[in-house]
Amino acid sequence: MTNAALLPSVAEFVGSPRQLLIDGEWQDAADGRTFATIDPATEDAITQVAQAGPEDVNRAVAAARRAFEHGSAWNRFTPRQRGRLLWRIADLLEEHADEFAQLEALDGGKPFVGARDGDVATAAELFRYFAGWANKTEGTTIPLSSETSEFLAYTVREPIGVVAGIVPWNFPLTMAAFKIVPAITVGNTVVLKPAEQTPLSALRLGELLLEAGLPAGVVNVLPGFGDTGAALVAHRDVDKVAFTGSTEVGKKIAAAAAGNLKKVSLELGGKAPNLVFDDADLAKAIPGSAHAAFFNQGQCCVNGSRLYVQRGVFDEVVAGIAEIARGIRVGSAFDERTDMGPLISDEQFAKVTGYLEAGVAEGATVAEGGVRVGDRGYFVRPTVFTDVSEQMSIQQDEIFGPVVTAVPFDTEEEAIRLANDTRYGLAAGVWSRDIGTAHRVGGRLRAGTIWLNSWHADDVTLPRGGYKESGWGRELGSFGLEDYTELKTVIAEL
Ligand code: TXE
Repeated sequence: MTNAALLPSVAEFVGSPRQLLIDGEWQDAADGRTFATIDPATEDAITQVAQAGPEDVNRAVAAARRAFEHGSAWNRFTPRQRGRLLWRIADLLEEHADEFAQLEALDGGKPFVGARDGDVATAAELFRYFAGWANKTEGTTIPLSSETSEFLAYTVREPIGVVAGIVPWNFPLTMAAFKIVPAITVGNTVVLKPAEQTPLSALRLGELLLEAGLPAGVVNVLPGFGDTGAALVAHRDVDKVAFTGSTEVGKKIAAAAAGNLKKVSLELGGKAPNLVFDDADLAKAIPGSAHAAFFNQGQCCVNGSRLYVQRGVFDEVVAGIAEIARGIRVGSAFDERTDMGPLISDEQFAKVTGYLEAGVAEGATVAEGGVRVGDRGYFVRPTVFTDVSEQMSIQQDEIFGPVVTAVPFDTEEEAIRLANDTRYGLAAGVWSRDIGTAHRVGGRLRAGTIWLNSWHADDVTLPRGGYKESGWGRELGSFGLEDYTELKTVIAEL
């Protein structure tokens, strides 16, 4: 990637070191530390970014607390004003869509068009959808009576306070929006920690938030590593942590949050089963299953990475998906012919290629792919494994790369048992022309999102989250807002 391909505004943004956003001011880390953010296509540093340490965490949390307090500028925003502000941010995001898409392509390896029409468009839509909720967080009245008195009882939804949003690298801008938007819709304040691999779009978003008129301290952005996240989670003046990332770190957060019993919502790993029955419309099920497996370089928690196919159509489905995989053009996110960019980091590259080797060593067959591309950048070929058994690591672990395992089944009962035999429960899917089969099987799959005859169809109006070790709580939709409020009950004797 040469800087010549970048928009002037993006070239300028990455042309100098980026700072932390605390209390409406851009500033260096208190201890002066920085880290390099890396272009996954070239392995070169893009720019240096300030690395937030403990003192920065304290200052950001204090700023967020001040911004939250009674009488602050933010506290005096009416719900309607909050809604209008959210709408304005959506407009700004759309105005700068190409810029954000370039930052996602550069920092995260996402093909540019997908980043613009997917990630950036979704983020803008999120601001717009929640703008409408800002003045609709209603309470209820509850009839009460006793022998001696009459009462009026009602509930009120209030913001929780200071929210720490800790996000991963696979959808840097949208994940930042997932945490910021519902939080501020109902009047909370936020300290956001972007992933160390992809801090740039969140920092640019911070600039837009200020430009839109968000008061100082309402959203603070602290790039850093796991220790920065851990300091936020341990902080006693943080009221809630909203986390998306690995199940392992999610468990650490749940334990660490016990200190002041801060509220916690967690969106964690997945290993989604995708069930193709022999009566499925294969003209849809084959490309749909390839999309389920390979979307976003396979780096998506709801990807259908475990494919179970009824025996009668197994060979046909596997051959079809392998053929699609063969046709996927892997390359630079800035080349418009590219279907699949690089993996995010050397760490993910080592993890994914490690599983490619482990699969072969454990006795699985590579039906397609199984190799890296080139010798520079974190590119791998989309991969299909067959001859897979349930105990293999490639079948049990979240690989988080463009790798799908294909296993045949005979009966509906067997398919459901295999699908549910996992510690995860984020998503699952069923392909069948028989709507009875689709709904019956979907009803028995233990996962937060079920796709019937589709995959990745999605909308900001829909709640999402995980069963089992895939997390706590639900994000987005009206349900997602509840996780950012405290419910107060008021009882008055009349
Ligand atoms: O995740 P981490 P990583 C899965 C996927 C991937 C694996 C590892 O399988 O291969 O996790 O990815 C911050 N306290 N998912 O290492 O470590 C960290 O700085 C507080 C699934 O990137 O969980 C980053 O901002 N925060 C997932 C964020 O947590 C901590 C998306 C995520 O990093 C912390 C990403 C700590 N102790 C990975 N340690 C999904 N659900 O979509 C790290 N962090």
